[in-house]
Amino acid sequence: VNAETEADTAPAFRCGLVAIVGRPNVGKSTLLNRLIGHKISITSRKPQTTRWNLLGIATGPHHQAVFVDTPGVQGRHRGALNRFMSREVGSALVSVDAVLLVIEALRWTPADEHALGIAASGDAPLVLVINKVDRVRDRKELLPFLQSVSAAADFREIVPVSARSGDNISDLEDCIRGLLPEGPALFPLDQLTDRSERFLAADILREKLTRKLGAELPYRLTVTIDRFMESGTHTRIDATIWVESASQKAIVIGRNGAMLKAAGTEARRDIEKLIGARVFLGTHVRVKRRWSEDEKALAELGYTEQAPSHPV
Ligand SMILES: Nc1nc2c(ncn2[C@@H]2O[C@H](COP(=O)(O)OP(=O)(O)OP(=O)(O)O)[C@@H](O)[C@H]2O)c(=O)[nH]1
Ligand SMILES: [Mg+2]
Repeated sequence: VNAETEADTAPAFRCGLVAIVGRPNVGKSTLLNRLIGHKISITSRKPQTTRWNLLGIATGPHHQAVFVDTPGVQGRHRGALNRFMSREVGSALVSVDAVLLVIEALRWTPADEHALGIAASGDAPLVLVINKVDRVRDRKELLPFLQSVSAAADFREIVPVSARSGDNISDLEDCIRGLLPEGPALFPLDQLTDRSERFLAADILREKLTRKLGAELPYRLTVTIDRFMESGTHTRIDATIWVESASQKAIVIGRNGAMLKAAGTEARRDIEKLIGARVFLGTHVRVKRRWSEDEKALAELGYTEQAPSHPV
């Protein structure tokens, strides 16, 4: 066997963009983190946790899959923040090579139907990912569910998984690899995301607050980073938490500052793991009335569409 023949039989490198879409809370971000093997995208039990598109890059010896995590598809579009999030979903679907529509096992709701309509709007192959199968006690129940959802659209494949436990993720990975077109890597082989540490730090703090606070408040809250300064021994980060009223501010701070302190400590630990350095995290809470309903305020708070960081 000479070297030339071997080169001819080596599999061609494959690379492509794969959008992850679905209604809020089905586990899109948990799935993205599972697929790239790192916690990049924030997650919580509350809907509308993800607000921006975020790339997660999984690279193997013969492929690079560039996943786009997206905000949950909304039915109603009240407020500028919701509209922004819907635009993000729309832009994630432009020139992708495959779309993963994520739903929850044994549930097919009108919101899923709506998300399907958006996911199927382009011509990229559509894969139905049935997530959270770890919650299904009797796997026999899955079969009739699979049959009924398979009639909903022309899915290239239907793959039941658990993003949380990792169950059946390798089947999904095989399926995705098969959908990537031949082509060179879009990103350096060791890159995990398109987002900066500064961006991820803001999101980590928002995750901790979202998880701790009651149902309505997370939607009224956003985080900006005012300073992100690396020195020899540590990184100094100053963050502002924006809410819409003085009463919300009081809740975020908590009694004697307890809420803010607890969230800040958890966020600092995660940021330290992410950037591999000691972190001093300063937090301030400020009020900007109706920011989530005001396009201009939104843009000031960082809700602008990222220039695509991949050639399109
Ligand atoms: N039991 C179980 N829970 C899961 C699984 N995947 C995600 N979850 C949970 O479902 C909740 C929502 O997960 P996320 O990943 O934040 O969902 P999302 O679709 O990104 O939500 P939005 O960004 O708000 O649209 C979290 O509490 C996750 O821990 C799974 O496979 N099994
Ligand atoms: Mg999410």
